[in-house]
Amino acid sequence: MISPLGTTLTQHIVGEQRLHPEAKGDFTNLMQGIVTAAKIISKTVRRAGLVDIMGMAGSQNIYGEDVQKLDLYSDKAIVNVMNYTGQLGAMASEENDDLIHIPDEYPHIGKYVLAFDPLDGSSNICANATIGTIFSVHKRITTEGRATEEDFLQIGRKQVCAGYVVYGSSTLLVYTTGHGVHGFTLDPSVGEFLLSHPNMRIPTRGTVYSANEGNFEYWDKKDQELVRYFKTLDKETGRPYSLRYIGTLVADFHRNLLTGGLFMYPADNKKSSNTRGKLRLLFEAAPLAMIAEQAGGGATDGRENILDITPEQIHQKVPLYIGSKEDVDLATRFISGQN
Ligand code: FBP
Repeated sequence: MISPLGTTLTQHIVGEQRLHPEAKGDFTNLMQGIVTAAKIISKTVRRAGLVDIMGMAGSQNIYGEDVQKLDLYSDKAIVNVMNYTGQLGAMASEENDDLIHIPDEYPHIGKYVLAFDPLDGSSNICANATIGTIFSVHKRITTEGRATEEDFLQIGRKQVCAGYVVYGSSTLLVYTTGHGVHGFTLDPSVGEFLLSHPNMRIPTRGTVYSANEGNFEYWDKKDQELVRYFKTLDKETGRPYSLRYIGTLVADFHRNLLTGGLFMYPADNKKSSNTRGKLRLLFEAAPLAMIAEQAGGGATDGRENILDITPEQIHQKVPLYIGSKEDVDLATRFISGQN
């Protein structure tokens, strides 16, 4: 019997666990940690203008980007909660140069590793626009002691779980464990995430493209041609694609997941650090690619499926084209010069 509340995320996770008779509850415990961290960050984001959490933290991350106070707060919130779970061998965060090892006082040789972008869309914090968190879970390949980089440098297709949280008009957590994509909305009055978007499917073709066209002049000709194509009258719809760009990856991705479309962040020669794009393979592209594929869409770097790329470094960047299947196929044709 469905509770009057509707299905809670906890109930759903336990339901997923039952799909694995061999499961002992370790993954469920790990997911509970992520849910708690999302609630803690959501509470603070909702009061951001009232507490001293806006603005710069005064430091730069490994990508040379200015770190925001809310980046550090979210990073700490996730680490503090996940240390307790006892399910992790280590963590990796977009905001930390090195692996985050679990302190000795906690069980620290768990069978999973967690990679996360604690606060996605940092440039939108001060504008009070939608921001998010992205997470990715792999099963360890090393068996002894603490986890190592090797446990993180696995192809995206090997993720056991991927998800994101959107802190927008409401707080929404979307995740997959390889059995479809499901969205849950936080009901602050109950403090529970409730199932609001079961079995999400992305339309095979969209009418929207999302890109920072301010970089247009620095893009490869093929990327320019792709965007010019989106602006031409479409034979079927008789209209050009619409441009929608929030500037927060999870927000742009989430909208396209619901309505169809393509998000693209190509490589550009604006600055040397962007020759492989701006977005991070482990913390952003691979987890969203798993969700896109589970929802019937796809993701590519222009040549290869994002989920089949073997990471070489923890903070590796990758060009990203993600969203509706037909739009991703179209982008691949343009970028590989087959169009
Ligand atoms: P972080 O905020 O986690 O660093 O993420 C990068 C990001 O903000 C994405 O969310 C977004 O899609 C992109 O960068 C925006 O970049 P730009 O300001 O160059 O358009």
